[in-house]
Amino acid sequence: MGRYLTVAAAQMGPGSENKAENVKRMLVLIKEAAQQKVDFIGFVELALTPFFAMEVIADYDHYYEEQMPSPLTEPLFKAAREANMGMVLPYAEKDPLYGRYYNSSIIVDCDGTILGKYRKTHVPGAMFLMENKQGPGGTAQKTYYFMEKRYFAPGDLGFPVFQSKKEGAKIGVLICFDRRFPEACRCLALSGAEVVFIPYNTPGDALLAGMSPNMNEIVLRTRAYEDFFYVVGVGRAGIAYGRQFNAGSLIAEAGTGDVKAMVSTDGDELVSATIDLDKVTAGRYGYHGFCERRPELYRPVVL
Ligand code: CDV
Repeated sequence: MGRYLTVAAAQMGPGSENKAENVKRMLVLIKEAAQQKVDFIGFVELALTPFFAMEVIADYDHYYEEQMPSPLTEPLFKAAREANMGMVLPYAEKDPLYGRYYNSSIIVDCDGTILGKYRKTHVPGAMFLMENKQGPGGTAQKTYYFMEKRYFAPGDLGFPVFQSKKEGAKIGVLICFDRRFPEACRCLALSGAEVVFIPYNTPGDALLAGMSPNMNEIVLRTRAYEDFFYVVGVGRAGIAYGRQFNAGSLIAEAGTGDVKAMVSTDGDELVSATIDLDKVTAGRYGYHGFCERRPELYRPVVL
């Protein structure tokens, strides 16, 4: 008997400035997931807001949540709990104690218990491009580069793995840019992660020139292959800030990187698959060769 879990990626089109509107759309996706008997649903990076880091905004405090659940998010907790469904909920976090801002996700178990939080570790940003680019009259020219460093501090929680009551599933989370760092993924694998949710906002952008348009799919599937965990990639879709976002949400098979399920639209869409958690440790330390690792020779990786 395997330990089976049905997981879902809840892809979303452009986020509304009205956070309640986004919650409404998320509730529709939870309802659909409940019909498909999903055990764990993952939402997109910064699911409650637009991907506001695309521009320089003076007044941005309203995008952040200081507590979870909050009056805004309580309906999501309720709907997921009633469906006996766990949830990976990415959002803009303001730490009320230190006043710091993070690009975070909470991990909520099927009974509504908050298992913990992950804060995006690798925060992309290109602020220097803004400062160097002067528009008419010496004013900063409005560009559309990634401004995440303006809005988020680098995560300080490491790469925790959370254990769900559902099948004892070991769940990890990485957020967008993090997926490009094999070290982050390997840390999760070595801590026993069986399924890793990876929400993202990836605009097809001139800044990324030279990168394959298939980059996102290649990276998600590669991580599933090399770290022997299931990957649930949850993308932002559609056009926002004048850019086409990547979409392409998928669930990749542990150890092979094969696509188990993939969205077919460029908007709000749920895609789900049933995964066999027992495959992970057996495969990782069996034919996949984790027991042959030579960490004593990997020092350059941590310098
Ligand atoms: N939101 C992100 O972290 N985006 C990054 C790039 C585009 C800076 C990504 O890896 O998709």
